[in-house]
Amino acid sequence: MSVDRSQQKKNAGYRAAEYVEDGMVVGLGTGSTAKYAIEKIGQRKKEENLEIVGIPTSSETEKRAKKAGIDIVELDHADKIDLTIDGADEVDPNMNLIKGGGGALLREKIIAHNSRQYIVIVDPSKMVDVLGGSFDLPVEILSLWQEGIAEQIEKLGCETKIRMDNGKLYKTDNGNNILDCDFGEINDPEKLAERLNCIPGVIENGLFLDVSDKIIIGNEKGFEEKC
Ligand code: A5P
Repeated sequence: MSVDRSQQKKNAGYRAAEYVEDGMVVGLGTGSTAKYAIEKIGQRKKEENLEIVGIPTSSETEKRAKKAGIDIVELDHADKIDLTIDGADEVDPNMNLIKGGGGALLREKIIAHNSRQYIVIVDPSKMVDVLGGSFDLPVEILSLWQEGIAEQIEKLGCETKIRMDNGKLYKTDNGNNILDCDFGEINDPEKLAERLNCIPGVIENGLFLDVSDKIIIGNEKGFEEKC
């Protein structure tokens, strides 16, 4: 039987949107799962007359939110985020994450760490026993001296690939580049995150540790929640 991944993502996103309350500042995630949460938040805002504002994690999300009728405020309001809803590329049993498949990891991490509540929405394929086994870790780096920065990162025990976009270097919303790093299974994510962030030229890494309050795993019939 084929899996309807879009339905799984939609069920996760729609469920997460139920946690939005009147008066909230809501962090809005990036990607193909977060888009369903944004759609539903927009619907609820109209139908229930909710007074909410969104802080987008990317320019793509900003456009999507405006289209859904959600008013947007800038990241300078990041100390006032009540709830953030975002997707993930991998989730481990401790609710640690790999993120950044969509290239928005820097803003996503700032917003995640400044939210009172952080809800992650995924389809079941994202649930893994150990991070890194099936998804390369995205690392945002300065666009100067990429090869030198890549060499330093490779010394930590990985192979790196610079992310491309239609034959050109991929650029994040912040004007930086992304290295996708194949570390294999990451057994000590805290140590790796620390070591990566000590390399000059590394802006941020896609390990989101100890930040998730709830994981909503959409399935074809509904969802499961894990706190
Ligand atoms: C964006 O940079 C990412 O962190 C996304 O949140 C993540 O890649 C999940 O995206 P999907 O919901 O599209 O799989």
